[in-house]
Amino acid sequence: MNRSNAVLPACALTLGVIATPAQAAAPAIQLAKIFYDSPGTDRRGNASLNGEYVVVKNTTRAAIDLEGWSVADKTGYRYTFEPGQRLGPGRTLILRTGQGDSGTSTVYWGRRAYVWNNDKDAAYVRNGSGRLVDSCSYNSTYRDWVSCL
Ligand SMILES: [Ca+2]
Ligand SMILES: [Ca+2]
Repeated sequence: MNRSNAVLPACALTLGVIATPAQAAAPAIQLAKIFYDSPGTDRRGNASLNGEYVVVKNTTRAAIDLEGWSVADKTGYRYTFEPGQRLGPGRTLILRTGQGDSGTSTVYWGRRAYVWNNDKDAAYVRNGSGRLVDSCSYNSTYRDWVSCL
């Protein structure tokens, strides 16, 4: 009797320890970095707009179809990935704010104004169903970028 009572709590404790890292597992698409204050004075030129960007990473071992997935800021500016946008296993994708020709490793939001505030803001990644998959916030004018990993 004493023996079985002693075993049960030990089991529960073990399960609890295992559950913690599982809950902290990286999301399938993870925000890796936000470069929010593009180099030099922010004059809204296209090169400057493209100097601010977000990096997302596929943390899984399979390619992910990003169609319908989105990246948004705290204000609600949203970029939605186009059909055919796939991200290979372990690969990263850069989302630049300005205009350009989107490809497999870099896509362009196409905006003529900045998205990422130079002081504080947050990025949100949602899947095709609109469910929040990852987020990353920052609050610093000392740095120009933040690592979300
Ligand atoms: Ca700047
Ligand atoms: Ca913003």
